[in-house]
Amino acid sequence: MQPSQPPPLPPSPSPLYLKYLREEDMPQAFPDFLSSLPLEEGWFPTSLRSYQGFWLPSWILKPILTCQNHFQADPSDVLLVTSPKSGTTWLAAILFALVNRAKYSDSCSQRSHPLLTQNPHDLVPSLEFNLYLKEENPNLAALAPPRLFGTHMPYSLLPQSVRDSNCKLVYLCRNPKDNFVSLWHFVNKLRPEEKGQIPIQECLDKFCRGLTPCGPYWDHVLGYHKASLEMPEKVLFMTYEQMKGDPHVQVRRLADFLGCPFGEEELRDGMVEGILRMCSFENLTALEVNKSGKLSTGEDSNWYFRRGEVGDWANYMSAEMGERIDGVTEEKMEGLQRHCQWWGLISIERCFNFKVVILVFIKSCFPSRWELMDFYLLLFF
Ligand code: PAP
Repeated sequence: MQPSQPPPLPPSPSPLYLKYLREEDMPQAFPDFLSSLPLEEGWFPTSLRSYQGFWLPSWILKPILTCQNHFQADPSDVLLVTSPKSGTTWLAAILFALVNRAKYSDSCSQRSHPLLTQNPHDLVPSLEFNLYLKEENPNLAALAPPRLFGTHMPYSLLPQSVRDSNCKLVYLCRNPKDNFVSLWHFVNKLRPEEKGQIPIQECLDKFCRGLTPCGPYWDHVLGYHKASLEMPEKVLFMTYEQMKGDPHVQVRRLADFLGCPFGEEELRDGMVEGILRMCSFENLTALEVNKSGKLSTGEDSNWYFRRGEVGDWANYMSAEMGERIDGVTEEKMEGLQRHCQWWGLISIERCFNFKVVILVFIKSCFPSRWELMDFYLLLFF
């Protein structure tokens, strides 16, 4: 049973050390409200509570509710939204470099580029994992526009002001199998060494049941996908795989969406390539700040960089395990038929070769929907 309204928030700010603590260790964190929400043991050290259809680590509920109550979106704001482990760090770096490119265009200013000394998560701070976790009402008005924020919040849990204002949302989605494997590695980093790795099969069961932070994964994706179809000028839907496949095109697409397209001269001068080089996995992981530094929220910076590849899931999961995720994807994606009649064509057959035939066929019939087509297909590859 879910209560309709959360209680008034307790006045004390939620200290950072609450992160990853078990619920019973949380001092006075509105316990009655929390205990009224359905509970499941997650695969993170904290348990997960079901709130309005999504599973949230207990300690993140308070910052989300605080953010909903206090955050005032500005039309110039840009929110980078992801389900955890979809490539947030990479796109945060790109977003930052993109909107600040004029400031760091010459070689002298490039040497003092903030990405050289700060993790992208500190340059594009998360609303709930950073700003509203640290303070009840952080002073965001002082930030120069355009303000860049990250969030893992599902669309339906975004603060009303975000939905009402003309601010932009950039959603990055990743193949659920790679997303799952990346999350599994991250969870293992959070575990005490003596406990060893958490069995991947156990985590897969939970992932498929939707038990991930801000999960179910699929509902998270679908919420933003729907919003991107209904409000293409407000929500840009991107995928990690598209970024890997053709980063140049995707960065230009992002710049166009944000209303700061690259000019002829910038293109001639290799500005896009420069941003991609700066934000590449190789470059970021070679920086001291990302090798041995810590985020302002306390995590090791290097936790956010592992392999950065497409299809790495196959190194950790059997074909059967992969098919299990595909099965849930197929089931969940049926909901897409409501706003995309040609989705049925894709779910006819899961065989790779047949998909390629369908892909070519659809591409020729619906050239303008190519970007979306890419997304549906990546979920199965
Ligand atoms: P978060 O949601 O907790 O912030 P997020 O950055 O989304 O994490 O996910 C980390 C993944 O992005 C890692 O993927 P992997 O586990 O499959 O390797 C990480 O390696 C990848 N990643 C980080 N930086 C880059 C980059 N510059 N290019 C490509 N992938 C990257």
